[in-house]
Amino acid sequence: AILQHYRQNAQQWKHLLLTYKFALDEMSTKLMILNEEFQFVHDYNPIEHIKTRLKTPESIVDKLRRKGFEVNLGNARAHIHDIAGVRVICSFSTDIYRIYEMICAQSDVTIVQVKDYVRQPKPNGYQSLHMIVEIPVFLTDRMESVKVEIQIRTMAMDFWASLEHKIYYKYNANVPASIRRQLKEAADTIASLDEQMLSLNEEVQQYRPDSDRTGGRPDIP
Ligand code: 0O2
Repeated sequence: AILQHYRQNAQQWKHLLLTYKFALDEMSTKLMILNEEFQFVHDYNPIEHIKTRLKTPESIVDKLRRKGFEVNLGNARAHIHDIAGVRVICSFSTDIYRIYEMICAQSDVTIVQVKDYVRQPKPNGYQSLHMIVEIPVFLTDRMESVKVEIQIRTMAMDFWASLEHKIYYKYNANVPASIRRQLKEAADTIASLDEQMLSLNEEVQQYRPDSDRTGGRPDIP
């Protein structure tokens, strides 16, 4: 029945995904602009890199069913907030909030939801700042407000999350207690590593001449 629904509405699903792709393109451009201007003004770039991903129709359908919604385009738009996903990777934990503030300050961005797993990590140790935002996408005949999920985290947090994600799927969500404990320990190590790197960077900033402030980035000859 699902397959039949998709076949009958393939064009509408493709159109839906296209609008989310446009929203992703817009959000990436916004973030690249922020990074580039920040680099120009402060001689430092808060964003290490950006990854974007569009959810596949199969995984949208899976999520709708998991959440108990009927599979249709309206429910996908209303209840699946991460069809368009942007992951922003930073060097330091303070950069996370810098980027967050800069996104919040944009008048065409509506903040729908914020989950701060940096100040309040998940019990398994997961750290990241999640935002669901809505941005306007101007199409040929109308404007659509499109939701984008933004995950902002440090490189160390990202390293942990990608391994944890693999382990979670390897064990089909039934991760043995000893592995869970070790993952939590690794998350604690990562949190203190992030703190150590931040204070190291602050110390270095104090002692470097003004003309040579690169936000802790070693100057590669
Ligand atoms: P995938 O495979 O990455 O897409 P939601 O179900 O999204 O409406 P939820 O789960 O409360 O609501 O949202 P939350 O907490 O903001 O998490 C959404 C996404 O954050 C997840 O998407 C993951 O990408 C990531 N995430 C959340 N918790 C964890 C975690 O413990 N470990 C890792 N590695 N990633 C996490 P999906 O769709 O669950 O998964």
